[in-house]
Amino acid sequence: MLVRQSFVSTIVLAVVFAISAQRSAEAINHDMQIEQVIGGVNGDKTAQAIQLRMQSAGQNIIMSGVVMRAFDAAGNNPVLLIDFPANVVSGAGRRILSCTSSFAAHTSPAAGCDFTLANPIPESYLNGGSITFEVSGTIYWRLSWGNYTGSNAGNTFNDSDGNFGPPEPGSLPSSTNQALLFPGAAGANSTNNAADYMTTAGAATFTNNALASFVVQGCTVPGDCNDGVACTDNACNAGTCVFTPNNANCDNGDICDGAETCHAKLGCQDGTNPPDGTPCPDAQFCNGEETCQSGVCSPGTPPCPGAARALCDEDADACVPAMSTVGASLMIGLVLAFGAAITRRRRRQAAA
Ligand SMILES: [Ca+2]
Ligand SMILES: [Ca+2]
Ligand SMILES: [Ca+2]
Ligand SMILES: [Ca+2]
Repeated sequence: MLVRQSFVSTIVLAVVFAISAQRSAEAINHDMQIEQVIGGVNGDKTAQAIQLRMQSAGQNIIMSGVVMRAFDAAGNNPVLLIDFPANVVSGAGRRILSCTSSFAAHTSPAAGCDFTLANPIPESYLNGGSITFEVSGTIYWRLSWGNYTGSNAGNTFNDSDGNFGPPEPGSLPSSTNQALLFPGAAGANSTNNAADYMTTAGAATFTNNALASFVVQGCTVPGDCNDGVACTDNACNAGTCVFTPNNANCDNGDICDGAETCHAKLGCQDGTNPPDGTPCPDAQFCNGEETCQSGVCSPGTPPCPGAARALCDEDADACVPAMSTVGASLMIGLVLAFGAAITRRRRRQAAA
């Protein structure tokens, strides 16, 4: 009996030890939020930052197996954003700031980021994508946005149903000095991204592990704003970059391939061919009226047909009937005969 009790105690102890070991393992880096993300500043999509926040103290052991990854709108093509190369200082609510190298130039003071992102979030992921915070391959937090349709799944440690979806509906901010923010408390878990995240009301403030804060700067002149889209007009409106699609910047001057338009993110887009027969005049009367045919401006029929031996007067935009060869010869003969008659008359008068 004693042996049996001892055996059971050993089992119980082993289970307790296993659970506590798991707890302590979880305690060193799992209790984390993706608190704030900016996908670009004033349109400069190379300037990005991701701020993590520890939900409790002791989440600072991130040097081994802790990564962040980005996924495209379909949840594919993961990009390693960072594989944390060092541990940080512990503390409930402490931040961990990871940035691209160009981010600091957009903040005041220049951001002292804890880590440099190994890769930025690809620009093509900004309209729809997802970022994961992972420990040894397990997703402990996820932020998805825009038209993302991939998995919203994650561990239940920080989201009770393990579903971080639906995504936050907007794009990841990149054209202003605002960021996507989890405004909940440091200890708060995820409910879902759509309910949990908001765009900062004004300039975003990022904070590093050493508790220093950096305010993202707005624009002062249009030259501060660059969305990388040539056909949008860049403007700075009271510190906020405004990018306005301008169709005129896309017009190729050819009406037969339709009217080109400027898409705010995709740039110039082709137009639709107008119906065959749509005029595409070249301002020349004598070569006929050009018309669009299958998207190409095609020559017209000259209005003054050669068979009628007509001439075309481009200045008058009119056909001019030409004299026949016989008629011209007769006219010349008459003129010559008339001239000779006048000469003879003057000679007679001079002799008289
Ligand atoms: Ca959930
Ligand atoms: Ca532009
Ligand atoms: Ca055109
Ligand atoms: Ca013409």
